[in-house]
Amino acid sequence: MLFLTIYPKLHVVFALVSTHMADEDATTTKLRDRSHIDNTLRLTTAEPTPEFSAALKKLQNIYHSAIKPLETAYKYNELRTHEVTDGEITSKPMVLFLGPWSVGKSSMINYLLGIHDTPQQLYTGAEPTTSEYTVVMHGEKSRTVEGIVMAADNSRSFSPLEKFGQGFLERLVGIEMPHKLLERVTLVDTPGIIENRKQQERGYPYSEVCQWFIDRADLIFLMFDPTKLDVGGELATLFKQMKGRESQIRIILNKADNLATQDLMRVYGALFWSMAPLINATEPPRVYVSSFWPSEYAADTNRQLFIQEEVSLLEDLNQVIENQLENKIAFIRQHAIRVRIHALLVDRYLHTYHEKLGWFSDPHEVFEDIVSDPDKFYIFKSILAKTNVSKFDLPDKEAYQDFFGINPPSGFKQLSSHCSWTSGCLIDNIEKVISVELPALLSSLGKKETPPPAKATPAPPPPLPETKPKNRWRKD
Ligand SMILES: Nc1nc2c(ncn2[C@@H]2O[C@H](COP(=O)(O)OP(=O)(O)O)[C@@H](O)[C@H]2O)c(=O)[nH]1
Ligand SMILES: [Mg+2]
Repeated sequence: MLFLTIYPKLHVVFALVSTHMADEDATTTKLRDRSHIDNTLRLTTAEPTPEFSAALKKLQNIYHSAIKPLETAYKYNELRTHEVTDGEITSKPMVLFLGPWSVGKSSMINYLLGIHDTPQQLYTGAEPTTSEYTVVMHGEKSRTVEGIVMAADNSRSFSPLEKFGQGFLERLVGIEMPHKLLERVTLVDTPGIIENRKQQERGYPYSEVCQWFIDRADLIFLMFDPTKLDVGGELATLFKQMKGRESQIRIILNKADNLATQDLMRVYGALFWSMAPLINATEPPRVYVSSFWPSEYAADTNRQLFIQEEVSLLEDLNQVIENQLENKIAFIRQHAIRVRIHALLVDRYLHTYHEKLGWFSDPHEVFEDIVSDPDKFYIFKSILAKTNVSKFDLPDKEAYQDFFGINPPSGFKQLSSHCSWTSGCLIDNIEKVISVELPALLSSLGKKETPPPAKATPAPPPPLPETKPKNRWRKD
């Protein structure tokens, strides 16, 4: 003990070496049965229905005919980071793996895909290793795709990442492989949070990149290792970024096989204690306590509980896959609302500008006056007075100072000029999409049939307790 107090660093090194040895041993141990993964996720039976493809096509049409024209006319993409590309409309649901380093993110992906010990497996190790964002996605054959290639391809949902620069693209890597699960979701492995590390050391805007992925993730697995819970500044920032995405977050207390039940309960309590101030939601997020790696459970661990938790998590994932169109429609509608507000705001700026512009005034000065103090001209207030505009959706004034700094008013026409005999007015079209077409598309999905039962007899699942695990995230 004295030895450890005097040489605390040595203690850490020693601990690392011993975990590593334990992990090495583990790879030679018996592997777990994985058949329940395929069964719970219905990987062998579920195929996209014609209704699904038709609805996706309709969504694309709506985007192109009524949202994109307004986006282009008012240069929405230059305002914020929320632009939508074609690739994003057709993209699969994205599951984001976040958390400190060495909590088992990469191991979990290997386990879910069953690629442990194959050439495709993601690297795992006890030391902080992964400094890359790895996008694991479906492809006809197994291959690696460079970040630069992924960003250059407009049909991929990752092309907007180009704006984070070369420094980031060098740390972005895609892995394609033919896989039933990847036909339904895309998995994203992230570099672990390393507390006490300065942001600039990463060589790219870490927070912005994280935000980009968080905004788009359909499910966020926030993972922890119960043997080293450190909730520090970087994690606190992450929670701030996840505001508004609480319903996507699932917390995973991984490697639970490393602890005795009583210790696990203590850690569970400690985790909530340290996270409660960071989470701003009325309902606590769902926590899964289990061990997501390929090795068989140790003989003295709570196997039943862990399997039950794992099946619950898989059902949760399956629900997200099944609800993907609903989520996508909601995402596109939210986007349409923002585009509409942006167009209304630009129109209001232009309207005020033309109103104030006298014969002898300097146009530049007049516009500058409006942009620097829009409140004097009731610009934002007048937009809020419109129907369907929430103050939470309004961008801030500063954003428009930047926006008009690069886009002078002469580059825009007023909304009333964006009308044609054949296709109507842009603003009316987007309003119809928000209040009629997208809600109608959403309710048409509710009438879809449930997928047909399995034809082939699936492999028997591992022994489970009598009662089906309850999952309150699941809509029955
Ligand atoms: N006991 C145990 N060890 C695990 C588990 N999952 C991962 N590990 C080990 O933890 C270490 C870190 O895993 P890794 O997947 O590389 O973590 P990442 O940095 O979060 O991607 C590796 O040595 C894994 O073998 C688990 O469920 N139980
Ligand atoms: Mg990793």
